Amino acid sequence: MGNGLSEPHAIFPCLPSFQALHIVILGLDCAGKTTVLYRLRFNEFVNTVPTKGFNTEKIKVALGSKGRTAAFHFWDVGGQEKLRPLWRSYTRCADGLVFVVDSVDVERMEEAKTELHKITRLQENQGVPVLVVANKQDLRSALALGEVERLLALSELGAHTPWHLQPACAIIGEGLQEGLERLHAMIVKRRKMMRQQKRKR
Ligand code: G3D
Ligand code: MG
Repeated sequence: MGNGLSEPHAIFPCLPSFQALHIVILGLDCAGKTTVLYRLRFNEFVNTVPTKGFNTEKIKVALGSKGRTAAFHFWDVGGQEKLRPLWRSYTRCADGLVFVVDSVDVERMEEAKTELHKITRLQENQGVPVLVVANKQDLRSALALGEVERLLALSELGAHTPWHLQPACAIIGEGLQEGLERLHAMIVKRRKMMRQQKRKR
């Protein structure tokens, strides 16, 4: 567990592809990013405090029921408005993004959409798969999945950005493993495509 203020690439250079997948967890403040991270890390609910810099954890995640696992290196970055300009320095070498939204926070869905589209449109993030986590589905006023998809305009993410929308409840961990399996599959598919394109050149 860590909570630092410096930028990640000052500490760790780009990870070679055979190492853990570099995954950046983004989203507005209070969406549940840190709860997601600690649920995955400790397999239990951990009370969070607002993230001022970032939290980072390397976690082995089970893929399916056949005992396969994949190592993910997660970067959970503060979502407050003043911290968002920093997101770009974390996503520079990302294999995948996890974008967490609060399914109850209808008022800030437009803001979440703007931030999601802004970060995925960056040149260096073109083609990077995105797992959109529709969090807090345990709450009665949570928006239905179709509504989250529409309000975030996921269909406009562009043909080159693979995405998957996953309903979840981070406090009990529901939907997280399923979502990460989908993210892993999208990353593997993208890597295969990139290898094929390289061979063709
Ligand atoms: P952030 O890291 O995106 O800023 P946090 O968000 O992980 O700190 O979570 C913000 C608040 O949302 C926390 O409550 C946390 O317990 C709550 N939360 C996270 N995930 C869920 C969920 O799936 N369901 C519900 N009901 N609440 C969730 P507090 O009260 O500490 O602010
Ligand atoms: Mg946080």
